[in-house]
Amino acid sequence: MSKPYVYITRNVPAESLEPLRDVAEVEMWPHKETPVPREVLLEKAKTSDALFTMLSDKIDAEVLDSAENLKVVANLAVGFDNIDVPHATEKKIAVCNTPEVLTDTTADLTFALLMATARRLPEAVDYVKNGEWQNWAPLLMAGHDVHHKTIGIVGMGRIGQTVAKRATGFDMNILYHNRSRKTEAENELGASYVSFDELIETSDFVVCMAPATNDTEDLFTYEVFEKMKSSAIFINASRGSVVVENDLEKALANKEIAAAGLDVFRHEPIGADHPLLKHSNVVALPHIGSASVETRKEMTALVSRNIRNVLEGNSPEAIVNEEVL
Ligand code: 8YV
Repeated sequence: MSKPYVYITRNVPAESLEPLRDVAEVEMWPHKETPVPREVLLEKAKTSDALFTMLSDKIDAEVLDSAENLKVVANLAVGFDNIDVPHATEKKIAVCNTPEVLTDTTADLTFALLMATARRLPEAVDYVKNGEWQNWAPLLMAGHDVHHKTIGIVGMGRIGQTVAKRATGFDMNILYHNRSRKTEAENELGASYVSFDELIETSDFVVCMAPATNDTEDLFTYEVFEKMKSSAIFINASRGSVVVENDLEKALANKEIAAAGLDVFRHEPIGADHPLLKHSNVVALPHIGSASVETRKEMTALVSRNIRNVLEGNSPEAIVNEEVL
């Protein structure tokens, strides 16, 4: 019997694929810098037993319906908003993701973004590198303190809680808002559950760590930014869809808030002409929450194990639609 066929939509580090190569014929989109074109994805999906996918691949009904043998779509991400999960479930196709392995790394990046935005690090680095540092001045590149301030975390899942853990090291007052209470965060980290309105009105740092869902779509509007302190700093390392970007731009222009640190955007990648980039108090990153060499290796290995488990008829370590098993 021929081996199952696995298609990988990006050029990923080869060494993490070993568990897969033992049991499957593995093919990978060969180009390092470019994503797989839609027509290639559709063509490859037709004969694939498993698809190893990225957040930027739209795995919609058209892809799922074109596939004749597909048993699993395994995303290299904890998020799976790029996949039509209900349709996959209907077709008994497993959808897998990579939780846990990226939690600490993403929380580290979120905190780094918060620090960089508060203390104006990118501006300060440019200032030195551009040779503008000619004199000392009392308020030269003065930013805002992080320690002992109030951080409000919207979305207290694994990553949100790990950001809160980082915040305890900075003696911060921790507020959170989530669909459900997280008593472990309250007991172990001293976090307080508050309403969304109380959080946005009283936090010095409003940090969004919520997943992309119908409930979180367009959550941060002008009205919400207007309610924040004018000294508040908004941090988003979750999904671009939670923010109405024009409203954020207007809120920054009108000084409704002090600054924003953004690792995610509604339509990625963004170009240099993106309206938010004209503000010097916006720190923008290219969606690198989980992008450490160590974590990307672990994520790739987990995707490989998820696929192998499904192909061998075992339960994968991380599955989104368990009902298909
Ligand atoms: C992705 C992410 O892994 O895991 C997620 O949901 O947003 C990132 O960590 C990254 O964009 C690669 O798909």
